Amino acid sequence: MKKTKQLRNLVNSPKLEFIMEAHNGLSAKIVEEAGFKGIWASGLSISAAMGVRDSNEASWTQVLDVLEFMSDATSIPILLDGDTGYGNFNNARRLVKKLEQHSIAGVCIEDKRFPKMNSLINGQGQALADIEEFSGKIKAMKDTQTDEDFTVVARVEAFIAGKGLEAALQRAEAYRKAGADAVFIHSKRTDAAEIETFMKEWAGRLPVVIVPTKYYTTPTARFQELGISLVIWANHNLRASIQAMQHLSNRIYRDESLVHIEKSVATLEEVFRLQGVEELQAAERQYFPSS
Ligand code: SPV
Ligand code: MG
Repeated sequence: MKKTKQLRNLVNSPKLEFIMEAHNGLSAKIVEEAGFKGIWASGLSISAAMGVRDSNEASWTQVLDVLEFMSDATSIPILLDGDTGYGNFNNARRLVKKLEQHSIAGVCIEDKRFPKMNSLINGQGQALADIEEFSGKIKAMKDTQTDEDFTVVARVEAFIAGKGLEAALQRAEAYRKAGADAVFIHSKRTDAAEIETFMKEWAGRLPVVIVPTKYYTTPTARFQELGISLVIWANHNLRASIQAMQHLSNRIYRDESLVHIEKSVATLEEVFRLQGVEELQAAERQYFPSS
């Protein structure tokens, strides 16, 4: 099945579905092997892996280069965290064109201003986009896609910006009318109170996507009860790798030896397997003269 159709089915599925963050070809492959049906190409994780901030410091074409490796390495759909669409409606529709060319199944854009700032950073205000301008951006993206199953998710940042339920609903409804396929309602509370009130008033007008990074203690069954369609585990491969690499580098630096760590890292055979070395060896036997 086409990747776009796979993602559309996930978003529209009557039961709760899950996708998992990846930030390069290797992590994307690991997500697929774990059994996930889709991948979240997280802006936070991709930028962090590049060593820059989640503030559009990496250009959108640099992100596209990473996506190309992620897509080539996997057969499950990728939903790109497309930040604000990297500019106005015109930049966003060019993004859709390039994503389709790279077999990316969908994109989520958030109603903030370019350059964005990560939603979970404390302290500073988050400037929201004008509703009409953002609605026009969604419409332009939907009008641009050539594959009817390409998915555009509209991310509502009203709660993140400290606005209330009314503002969140008004924005979500405007984006629905503009043609969004799903709404991502975000919250940085440590409980699911904002999500719960939103879900009651929203009443299933479009599928809803969430990222429970901050309210992770909410039982997953509750999300199903609330009628949420898709949960994104948004940054945990990145965070796991940071901790593992810090621990390992510190240890090797201290020990000036590999003796204590060899058993705690992936084997080289596992690296070669993940890279698909076997396929290359088989191809060499078929195509390359042996000396
Ligand atoms: C991301 O993974 O980059 C997201 C989710 O946009 S959050 O970090 O919660 O904003
Ligand atoms: Mg992001």
